[in-house]
Amino acid sequence: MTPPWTARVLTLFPEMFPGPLGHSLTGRALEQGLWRLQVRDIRDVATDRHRTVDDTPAGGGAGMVMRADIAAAAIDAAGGELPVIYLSPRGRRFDQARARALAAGPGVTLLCGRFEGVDERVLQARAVEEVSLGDFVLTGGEIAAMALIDATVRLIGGVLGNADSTVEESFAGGLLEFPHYTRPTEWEGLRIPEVLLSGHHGRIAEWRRSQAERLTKERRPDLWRAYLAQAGKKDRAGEAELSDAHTTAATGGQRKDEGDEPDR
Ligand code: 4GY
Repeated sequence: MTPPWTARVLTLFPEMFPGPLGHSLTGRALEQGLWRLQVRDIRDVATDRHRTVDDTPAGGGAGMVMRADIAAAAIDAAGGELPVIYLSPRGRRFDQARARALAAGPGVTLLCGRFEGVDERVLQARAVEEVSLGDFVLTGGEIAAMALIDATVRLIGGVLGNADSTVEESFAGGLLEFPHYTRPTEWEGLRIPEVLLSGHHGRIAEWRRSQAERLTKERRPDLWRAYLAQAGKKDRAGEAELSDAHTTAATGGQRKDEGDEPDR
């Protein structure tokens, strides 16, 4: 039998796993055998009396660096059939497309850094790819590993229910999500936008699209430009297909339309 999609995690803190991945959707999928999690303690490959995994940085400076021989031994002991990713702010950015690509493969081995990071030579010698979740610095790679696994596992066949898969489809469209509402119809004086209560499915779909466009334009000019290029659309106010993105407020008129920030 071919093994299920495999997340292999190399860490100095194996007790952190499965953590959140053992709950809810990913936890159920784990129990159902739709994916598996193999956690390896990096310290297990250390051979000296104190099971040392780090040493002081060459060239001086603060902190400690994970030794190349230790990290390499951990990677080698884990087995070689999966791509190895090192989670670090220096990496190429992780995104939904990458999650989809990983979900389509056999799995991934994730090397979780601690201290100041890992000796550069191990990345080179073991063809480890650095991947970043964003421009911020975590204490270690474990939380980033969990986030990458979570984003990927939910794309494995059979993990998402039909109701959940619409969110992925919507992101695949290149726009941020439109605003969501549920009862009560009025809460703290704030009403659900009238169109959503109209039962008019065509107008609702149109409102949601225009809201998604407005939010993307306001918050993510990078995504907005890609969307315009991809859709072959021109960003000119007054053109019918995009005009609503400029005028329709999400919050029933509470928020003033900031209007015409440049798109860059
Ligand atoms: N940002 N995206 C990230 C991170 C922790 C010290 C190198 C990030 O993915 N990982 O901040 N990782 C650091 C901790 C060693 C990795």
